[in-house]
Amino acid sequence: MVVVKGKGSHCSFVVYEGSFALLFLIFLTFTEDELQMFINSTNLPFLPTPMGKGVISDLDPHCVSSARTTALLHADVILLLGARLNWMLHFGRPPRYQSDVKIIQVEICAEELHNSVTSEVAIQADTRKISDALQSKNFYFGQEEDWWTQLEKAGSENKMKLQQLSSDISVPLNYYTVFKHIQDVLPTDCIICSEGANTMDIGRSILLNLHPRHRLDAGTFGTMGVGLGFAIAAALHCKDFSPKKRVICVEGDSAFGFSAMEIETMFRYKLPIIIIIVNNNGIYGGFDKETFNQIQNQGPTIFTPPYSLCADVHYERMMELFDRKGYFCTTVDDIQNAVKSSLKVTDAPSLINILINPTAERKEQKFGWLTESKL
Ligand SMILES: Cc1ncc(C[n+]2csc(CCOP(=O)(O)OP(=O)(O)O)c2C)c(N)n1
Ligand SMILES: [Mg+2]
Repeated sequence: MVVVKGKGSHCSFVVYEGSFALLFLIFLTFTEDELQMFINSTNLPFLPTPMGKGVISDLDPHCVSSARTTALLHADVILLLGARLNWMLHFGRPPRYQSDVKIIQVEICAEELHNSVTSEVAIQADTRKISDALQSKNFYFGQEEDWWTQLEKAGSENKMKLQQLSSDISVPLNYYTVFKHIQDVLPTDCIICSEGANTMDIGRSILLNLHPRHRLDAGTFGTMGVGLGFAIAAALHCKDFSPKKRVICVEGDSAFGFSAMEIETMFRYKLPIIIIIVNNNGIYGGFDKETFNQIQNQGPTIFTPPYSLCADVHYERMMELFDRKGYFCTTVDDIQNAVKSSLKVTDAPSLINILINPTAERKEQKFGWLTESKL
């Protein structure tokens, strides 16, 4: 066991030698440089929480997002830096974790300490304050460790599955293909705001964050309706402090509907936000137009399921309210041309409506039953 004490501070943390240790990071920390040094010097794998993506780049070789299930399931010790064991981390409990997993928690709010699982070590501190301790070079985990091999195997298998799914360009498109082809043409430093269910979850796994504080999504409470407001706040920030940085707002069709008229605010403040709607005719999915019309004909209030939305809605025509044109996309070429053209617009928002397969789904999940819709 190694105990590291912060120089002259009350902070300390513990890592069990030879264990399968992981780091969770959260984006509000300002210690990205120290964390990067810590990870480089220890060779520990890490997982970011959704908005912690980019604190250390998604492309960093220590990032094990593509082996997330394996990492959680086999971890002996987890160092939680600002992240909380809420539903997004499956409450830190079996079956997603070992029942005897040890948690070392660094947390700013006292009431969050020991939440859900009793921490082995609980430190009430800003992660900034433990940077001295983090930079310790007292331990190093070699790449030859069994658990690194296990993580690398799981990660490359998952990446292969994603590659297969995203190379299917048949129309109507699936989520994976849509996000891969968006990612290919996005600037690497854009701020990504996102909400939806599948749209947000699958998008998070494919749209990369290379910089800290560049992702905003539905967050701890999974609240729909926040995406466009977040995008406006981010774009106003960019206007003053990073005029070249772009804000991309990736919305499920249902999520978009919660605050769609914020598009007027975007026009009023001349914010060049690119809104991308991943339109599957519903919440998690809906019906193709023909089936939807048949259901409607039987009596909409009785037969139309609450998760389905009108089929093939032309959300892009909202742009015409402001004398501009939006983009309606069904193919990967449509998508890439629309994103490229939108990136040239600097005085107003753009809207890209991508019609996908209403029955497109997430790839099979090992613990799908834990997170699936109860609708
Ligand atoms: C304020 C609020 N109302 C309702 C919900 C329930 N809910 C969760 S995800 C979601 C929308 C998901 O559909 P969509 O945005 O179209 O994404 P998709 O899964 O279809 O890609 C809803 C309504 C919520 N999370 N927040
Ligand atoms: Mg939808």
